[in-house]
Amino acid sequence: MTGLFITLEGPEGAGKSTNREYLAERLRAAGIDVVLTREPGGTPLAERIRELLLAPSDEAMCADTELLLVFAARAQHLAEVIRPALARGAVVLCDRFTDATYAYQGGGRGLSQARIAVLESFVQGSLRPDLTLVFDLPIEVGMARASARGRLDRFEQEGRTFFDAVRSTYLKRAEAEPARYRLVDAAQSLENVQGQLDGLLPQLLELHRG
Ligand code: Z5A
Repeated sequence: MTGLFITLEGPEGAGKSTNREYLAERLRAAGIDVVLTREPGGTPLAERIRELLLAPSDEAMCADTELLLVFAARAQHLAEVIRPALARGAVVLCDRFTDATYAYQGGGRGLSQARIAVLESFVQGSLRPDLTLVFDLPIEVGMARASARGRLDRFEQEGRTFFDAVRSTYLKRAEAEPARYRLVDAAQSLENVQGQLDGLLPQLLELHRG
């Protein structure tokens, strides 16, 4: 068995959090050691950075600060959680990772993809997800789901143009590297989405077997 790094991505309200639990249960039922985690966050220090990133504030956070905080949290998360779990052969299921940086800080904020790539190599070395599930859905459906939860965080307060750029960045990345990405139609009912995930399970188990 080899460690397997799976990331879940997509615009807000796409159902990543709901479905990562489902996927983890299915993998555990197959006897697999699963580490369920998220970004930004995943360790006490990285969760504190997450709070800084998400909290609405009177002082506008500049885009470079946002980018560096995201990677600072990631460095901690990799060192404490992700790399040790992969080294012992676990499946790491991570709710968002560096594709989110390309989508939000790159697409949404307009930062250069090349600059993000420099930080990606600096913080991760050669580590990239083995598989990325992109939960895709029309922006208005995701926004409606997220806003039904009440108070909006700093990202959720962004407008339509920002989220259109986020979604199209995810789709472009998935199109450019089809071997690593699987698109999930997240606009469907929860039952249907979980059926799509069930369809992917044999591939995940095969990848884990190496
Ligand atoms: N961010 C960044 O900018 N750069 C980075 O590098 C990283 C992150 C890593 C926090 O992430 C923010 O960090 C994120 C990007 C930024 N900001 N945004 N926006 P997060 O993942 O914690 O935040 P999120 O994407 O906003 O999470 P979310 O809105 O909770 O989305 P979700 O996890 O995909 O959805 P969910 O919580 O599973 O479901 C949302 C609701 O819809 C919930 O009530 C469900 O019961 C419901 N739901 C789920 N699936 C369905 C279906 N199929 N039908 C109907 N209803 C459903």
